Amino acid sequence: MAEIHELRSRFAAALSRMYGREVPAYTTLVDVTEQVNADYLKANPDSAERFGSISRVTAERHGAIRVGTPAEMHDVAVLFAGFGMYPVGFYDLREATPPVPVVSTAFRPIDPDELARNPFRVFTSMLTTGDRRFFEPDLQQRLESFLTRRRLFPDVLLSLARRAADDGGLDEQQAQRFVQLATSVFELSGEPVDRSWYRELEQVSAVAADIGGVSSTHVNHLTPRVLDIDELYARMSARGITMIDRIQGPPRWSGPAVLLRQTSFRALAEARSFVESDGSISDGELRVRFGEVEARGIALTPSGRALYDELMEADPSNSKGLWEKSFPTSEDELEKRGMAYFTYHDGVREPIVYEDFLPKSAAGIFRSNLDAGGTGTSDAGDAADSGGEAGTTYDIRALADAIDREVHDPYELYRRQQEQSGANPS
Ligand code: OOG
Ligand code: NI
Repeated sequence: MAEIHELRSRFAAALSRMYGREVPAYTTLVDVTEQVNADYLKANPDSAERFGSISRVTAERHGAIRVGTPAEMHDVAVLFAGFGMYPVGFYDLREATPPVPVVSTAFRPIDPDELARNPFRVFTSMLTTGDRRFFEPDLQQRLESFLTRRRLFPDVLLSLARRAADDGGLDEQQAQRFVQLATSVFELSGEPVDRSWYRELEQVSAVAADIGGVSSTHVNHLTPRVLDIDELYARMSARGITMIDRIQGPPRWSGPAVLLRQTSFRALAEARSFVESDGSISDGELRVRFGEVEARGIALTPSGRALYDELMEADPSNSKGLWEKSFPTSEDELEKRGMAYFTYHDGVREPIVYEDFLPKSAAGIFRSNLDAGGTGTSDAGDAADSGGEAGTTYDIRALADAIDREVHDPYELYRRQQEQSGANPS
């Protein structure tokens, strides 16, 4: 039998092969990442694996997908449970600048041993069709009726996922079918796009068009993990691949690596066919898939996170000056001030790696990769200040109800891991 972690590893690897076939720049990103990691390991043999073994880091990816309705989100939860991935955290991107009409969670393993085996995670966003600040009633109605008519995930795929979750794995033949079907639902569809429908949604938000303007879903990026993201950024730029203007998250500085640093290259134009209003088919292109890379550091407690948010607020250009002055400059100090999570084995203290996402960086990733490149459409729109009736409520409760399972609190998971390692709770 192929156990759940084996299914998850195969799924991450199969998605990576698929994405590399379809988005060649991703293959370059993975190659450069592997070179940077190998060089970093050679230069820092004693510390390179403190945030995860090199085999974990080499296989590590996160993906991002976007769906349209609570029912689709429910199916996603069923599908990913078959790979041992559960919803963790709630991200409301409608509060970002500019606002994006989605709420999100990340599906990932929650058990430390499972994370060590393969930490594959998928940032999953759901369109907030009932939010009046984005969609007026007539558009909401047409959008929801379009979305309820489509089926993203075939029944056979969902029943294989349920069986894997119930039995802790699948026999070899079913395992292959499960991974192959699960990968193919996230390929980019070649089906022609209804031009006027897509354009209408794009007036509201490029993300709304990407989700509700087509009858399938797709992975919109897949992200390898790098041990030195500044070096990666420089090497990609030297190869002539234009990255977004900076690395998101904490600055490069002399203190401990915390949370998450990310950077990306903009979505590439890809040929697509369109159905015009007279029924004819024409050629065109869309920019919906991009590449991203990330470096991970120590998980912060709520108080550590509050200080992080405060510094990011005070200096959005995240220069290191303020950090050198105001943030704990060592793991000892982080521990003393109760600002980060650690495990303790036989008296040896190890940092717990941050396994989640940052809403500000996520918003930056959305923003820098919209088809219109931040111009033309109203993702920036007047959404947030239009006032009046806000429409349907989208909060963590509503999300948990939609998927019929608990949305885990990331802090709770880190705290439990620290406690179980025999630490004095801080
Ligand atoms: C998701 C953006 C969030 C990240 O790494 O912060 C994300 C999306 O573009 O759908 O993947
Ligand atoms: Ni991402």
